[in-house]
This record gives sequence, structure tokens and C-alpha cells, in this order.
Amino acid sequence: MIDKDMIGSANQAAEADLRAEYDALGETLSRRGVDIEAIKGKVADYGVAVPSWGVGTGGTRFARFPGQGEPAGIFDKLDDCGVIHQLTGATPRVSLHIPWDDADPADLNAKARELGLGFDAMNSNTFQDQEGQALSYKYGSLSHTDKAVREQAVEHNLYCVELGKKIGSTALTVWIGDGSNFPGQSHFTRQFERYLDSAKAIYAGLPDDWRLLTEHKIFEPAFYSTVVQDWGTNYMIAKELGDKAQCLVDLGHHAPTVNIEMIVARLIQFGKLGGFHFNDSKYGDDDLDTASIDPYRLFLVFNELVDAGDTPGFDPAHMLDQSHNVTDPIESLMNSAMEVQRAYAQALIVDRAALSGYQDGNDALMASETLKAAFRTDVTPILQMARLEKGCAIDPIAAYRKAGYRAKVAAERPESGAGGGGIV
Ligand code: LRH
Ligand code: MN
Ligand code: MN
Repeated sequence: MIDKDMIGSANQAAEADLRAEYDALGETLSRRGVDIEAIKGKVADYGVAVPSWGVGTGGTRFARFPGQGEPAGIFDKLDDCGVIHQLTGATPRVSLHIPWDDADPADLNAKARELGLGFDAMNSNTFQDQEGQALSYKYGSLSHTDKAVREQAVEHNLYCVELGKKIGSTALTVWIGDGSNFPGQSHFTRQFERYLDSAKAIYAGLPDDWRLLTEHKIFEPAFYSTVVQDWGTNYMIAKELGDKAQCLVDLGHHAPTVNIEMIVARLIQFGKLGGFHFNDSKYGDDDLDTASIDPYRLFLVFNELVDAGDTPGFDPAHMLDQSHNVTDPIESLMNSAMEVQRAYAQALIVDRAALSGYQDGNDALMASETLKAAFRTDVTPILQMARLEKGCAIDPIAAYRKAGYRAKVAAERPESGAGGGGIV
């Protein structure tokens, strides 16, 4: 963890300027009828989960260039996640991926307690074969033509639930790589029927207070067809399974021009928005840092979430899902968590009464400008003040660099191999 005194002294040096900027923003917002303290309170209460797999350096299909001090296993990963939360105060939970993060639940709980972290949704993995695994997922998992493979995949998911129950998780996220690479290779309908049967078996093993989040993805690793390819199929799955089943929207899993915020609105309207994997992309499932390519789109997604506000039972899981190839993953995850908070704060200051009026009056230009007015507002002082008041860093990246955490763990952790490509 980072030395508290170091965070304190860095904050002290920046505090006077921050207070002046916060007060100035408070006056601007108050002229617009917005109470800055209320926004700050909501931002302070907000949390986005970090993916355990995001703290290691990712790779492409071609290569992986590891950084220094890569986490060697889940306990190192949790240490890194602890640092992210200590500095930002924005990431209280970690989302585990099994079997990558499989460990004794007592040890996981002890480590999480020590770091002040909790666990978010469990993620199953039937898109890779693991050492010692009886049957291969080469031709699919939950939708495989062979019943024995499907059963193995179902069992794995139930195992994730069992582990999750012991560490305080209440959701299972299922993403599969099933699909086909050639026209004719798979019978679309029979394949989807098999998937639904398997999903129902998982659903049947879900505790009452759990949710099953199914994640769609347009393509990859299957390139011709994908079983759970879009939000329409995902909605059918959630509808077919029952109330505990909802859809997970990963921002990178859509065709480039798809209107994701509208998908979000549709799923909210029908009670099926279960959660997010935040990231950003230019071409496909690039898993780039959240808001690094299109911050406006992230804002528009949050605009829908805030608009849905207090809809009863509306509680989507918020997670990052990223792969960091050329940056320090801890820095990228801190930045991304702060970008998510920023989009949330900007969405909170949208003048919703005015927007509604412009929508009803068909004033397209002013409706758009109303959103832009919020998006153009620099809410950084709100985020910084929320962090200062929590004892986190006003400037997490600067504090992290000053603390020399990466060099410290590089000296303690074994060097990780370059390897030939990664899956995320
Ligand atoms: C698939 C995905 C899914 C996986 C993660 C590693 O592209 O987004 O969420 O579990 O990446
Ligand atoms: Mn994802
Ligand atoms: Mn993905």
C-alpha cells in the first residue's frame, strides 16, 4: 500500500488551489440551480469494480510486452487493486475471473479485508482450455454439440457460484466464445437451443439473492457467427431464464456505429439491464482505457443511467473490463475509474427539466446543447474534493508515481514472460 503520510503531504500542497477551484465551480453550478455538495456526495458514494485481470499487462493476438512487477497471482493482483482503491476511493470491489483467480475463499476474504476491498461479480471462463481439463472447448462450451462438454461448462459455472457465495459475491457474469467460423458449420437454432438449456441449468443453481449476467459480444473469437452476439439475443436469454437473469453491456462488444446508450435505455425500460463492462474502443473489442476514445459516449450512457434514477429494482453492476498493453495497468485503471466518476458527475448536472421541455417541444438544437452544457462542465474539482475528504489522493497518478510502488513490486515479484499474445 502507499504511505499515508506521503498522500497527506501531496494533498496538503494542492489543497488551497483545489478549494478555490471547488468554490468557483460551486458558484457556477449554483447559478444553474445545482448544489455542488449534493453532486460531490453522490460521486463519493459511487464505486466501479476493477477486473482482477486488468492489473496485469494484456496482449494482442501477436504479442505481449510485460511491464515491471507484474502480479504473479490473485494475491498480488489484489494488492494492486488495493492501491487503486486507496488512491482513488472509487473502486471498492474486485471482479474475479475463474479459474485465473481460483484460491481458498478464506484466504481471499482475509486478503480483501486487509486491503479494504470486497468482491463483485464472478466471471466464469469456458473460452479457454485449462490444464488437466477433461474435455476441450475448441468447438464451444455451453452450446457444444456434445452434452458432456456442455455439462462440464455448466459445472464450472456452478463452481464459480459456490466460490462466489463464500466471498460475498452476488452475481455471475457469463461470457462465452461459442460460435462458428464457417457458414454452415453450426445450426444456428439448435446451437442456441443447446445454449439456453445449459444457461437454464446454471440459472437453476443460482441462489435467490444472486443475478446471472449474460454478456453479449458481436464477434471474436468466433468470426462468422457468435451465439450470444447482440443485445437482442441477450434480451431473449434473460427473458427466457427469468427475473434473476439480466443483460451485461460491455462497451467494446458492439459494431462501431451502434448506439449503445439507446441499448442501455431499452434494457432499462424492460428491467433487463444487469451491468456494464466499461472500456473504450476504436475498432472492436479493443479494451482501451475508459473514455480514452469517446468520452461523450460514456457520458451519454451515464445520462441514461441517471435518467433512470430511482426506478425500483434498478441496480446495474458497474465494472471496468480493460486490457493495458502500453501503460502501467494501475495508472490506467485509476484513470478509468475517475473517468467513469466524471461521466457520472456530468450526467448528474444535466438540466433534466429543460431537456424534457426541449424534447417535448421538438427543439433538437437546444436539447443537444443541454446535454453538451453538462458534458462541457469541468467537474474535476468535485472528484478531487471527494477524494480529499476520503483521505485519498487529490492526484492519484502523481501520488502513485511519487510513491514508487511499481519499482517496489518489481523488486519483489518474479519477472513475467513475454508470451505470445493474450486473450484480453
Ligand atoms: C470478452 C470479455 C469478457 C471476458 C473478459 C476477459 O471479450 O469482455 O467479459 O470475461 O473479456
Ligand atoms: Mn467484458
Ligand atoms: Mn471483451
